[in-house]
Amino acid sequence: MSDRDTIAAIATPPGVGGIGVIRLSGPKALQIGEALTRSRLEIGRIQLRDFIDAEGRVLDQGLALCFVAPHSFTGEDVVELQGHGGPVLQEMLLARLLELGCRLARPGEFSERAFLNGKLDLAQAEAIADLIESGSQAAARAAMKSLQGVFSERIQRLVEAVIDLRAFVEAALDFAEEEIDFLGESDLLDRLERLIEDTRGVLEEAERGRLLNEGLRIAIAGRPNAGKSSLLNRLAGYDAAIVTEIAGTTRDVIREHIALRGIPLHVIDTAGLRQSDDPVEQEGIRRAWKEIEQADAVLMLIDATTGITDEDRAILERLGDLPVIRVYSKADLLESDSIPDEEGLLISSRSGEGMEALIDRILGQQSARSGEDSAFLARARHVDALQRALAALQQARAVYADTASGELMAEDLRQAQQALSEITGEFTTEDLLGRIFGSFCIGK
Ligand SMILES: Nc1nc2c(ncn2[C@@H]2O[C@H](COP(=O)(O)OP(=O)(O)OP(=O)(O)O)[C@@H](O)[C@H]2O)c(=O)[nH]1
Ligand SMILES: [Mg+2]
Repeated sequence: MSDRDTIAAIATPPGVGGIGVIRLSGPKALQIGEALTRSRLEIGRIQLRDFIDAEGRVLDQGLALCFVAPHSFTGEDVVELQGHGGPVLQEMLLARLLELGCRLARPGEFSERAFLNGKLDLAQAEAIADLIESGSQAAARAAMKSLQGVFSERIQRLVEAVIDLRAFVEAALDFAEEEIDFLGESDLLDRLERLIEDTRGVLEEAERGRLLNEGLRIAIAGRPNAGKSSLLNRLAGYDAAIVTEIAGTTRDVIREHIALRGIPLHVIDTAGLRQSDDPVEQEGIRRAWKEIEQADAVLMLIDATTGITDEDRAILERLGDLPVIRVYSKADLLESDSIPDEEGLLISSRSGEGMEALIDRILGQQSARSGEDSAFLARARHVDALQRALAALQQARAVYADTASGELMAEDLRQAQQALSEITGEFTTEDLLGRIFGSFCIGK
């Protein structure tokens, strides 16, 4: 089916509500709206109408709003029908609209059309989904900034700088090699340097925006029986992981999506770290390290009843520079409530002691990394594209330093531009669009 179909979907969430909205978009939207209401619909006015079925029975009564291309969300003719919010009623209306010649919209198809018609760029379209799904006020505010184009503008400025530089280098290529010099080699390198700095700045902001959007990854690490799974269960508020007094209980990586005070977190429980001859446990430990190394913060659990042991020291050493919080467990078994570690936290997953302080520390980590008010919201996809752009620019600098070849440099600049353009969707593949819009819900 072509994109010129007129599409329809229920835009309000399923269930009972005061109002239910059905949205139509495409060349026949107005005609179908008029057939449903058996009346003329005027543009730019809110009109109370009966919604009528094939037999002439009134299905519902509500408001019809019409927008004419290109002055609509999708850039096409759009009709919004605001009826009563009952699921059966909405299904009946939708069925009638399908009879009248539209088809059911795919997930994200309204936003996809808005993108294809140039009403939004790709990063803005993604911001709509992120805004709707935002798990905290800070994320919602940042998503709104992305939707308003703050992020896209930053990317656009980088793209323009790359294009300028490419034009400069490619113009020089038309002359003899040595004439790049003539055009001002130091100026060229200065501009490249500035571009690398700017790209790095946007990348750092995008990383903060990604954290705010997708939540911190918190890995729980430590020796067997340190109480890792017990802590996960306490944070999750239910028995997510098996807890026993047998060392080596957890083998798989266990992930829980938890909101602490409204901030989304991925808490990851891992296998106890030790030397093992059991191949299953070895695999579990390998996976544990992989998660730990990629985490935004590591809770290193230490059994407070034994204190730091040599095995703990070995793990701490391997954790190295990772952002580690030392957490002493099983406080309820201790006689005193102090530990010989000023930076460590003492908790009990059994009694709940120390949990508030732990949550403060985890969230302190989050706000330190995500900034109080992030400039914009971003996704892993954007961070990845910015990393590739930065790598290509650094490559351009290295290649030029090595070979002074404008030709090789031009190719790196082209790649940097392409990576940046993927973010706003100037350069995309069908596949990428399918993946992005396919994850939206229907009616968006
Ligand atoms: N008294 C007390 N016991 C605890 C606490 N946390 C864990 N335990 C006990 O310590 C033992 C090990 O707990 P787990 O949570 O399974 O430890 P783990 O670190 O996940 O262990 P592995 O999965 O084997 O690596 C169990 O018997 C728990 O009941 C606590 O806060 N207080
Ligand atoms: Mg465990």
